[in-house]
Amino acid sequence: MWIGRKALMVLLILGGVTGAIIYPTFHSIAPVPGNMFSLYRLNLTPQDIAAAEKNPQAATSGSTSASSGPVGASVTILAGASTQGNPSYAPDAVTVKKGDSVSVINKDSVPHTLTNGKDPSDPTTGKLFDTSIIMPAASAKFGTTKMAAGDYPFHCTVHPYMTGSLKVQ
Ligand SMILES: [Cu+2]
Repeated sequence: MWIGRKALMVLLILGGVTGAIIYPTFHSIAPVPGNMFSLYRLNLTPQDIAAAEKNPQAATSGSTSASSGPVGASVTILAGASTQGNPSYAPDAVTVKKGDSVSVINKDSVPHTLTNGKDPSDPTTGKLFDTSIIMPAASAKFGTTKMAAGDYPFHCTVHPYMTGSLKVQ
């Protein structure tokens, strides 16, 4: 009986010690904003950081620079888009009436952009339309009032292999 009680005490103490170690340990690696030690931490690329510094508004709220006109087209950035070879923009051929705006929602788990230009080396990159960084689950809009009718290639400045094209009618 005495041995049994002693064993019970030992088990209770061991349980308490285990809990005291495990609880704060797992709490400290939870994937919450600002936690640098999370197992799920994703490092921002230098482009992400530069874009966020240039336009903190867009980085935090996913709001937009030049939005105007009713939304004439919606583009979804698909989950997994950051992996090369995966489908990225849906649709990747977007058509919009001149003057209408295009809304873009990021359903992936990392930041993306939708930026005009074939790729980052295109001299017109970002000059006609650019959502800036759209954080996961955020969305952005841009207008087409100042654009001439025509076809405009676009890409993601963070992942240049993500491409599509916009037709303004
Ligand atoms: Cu991207």
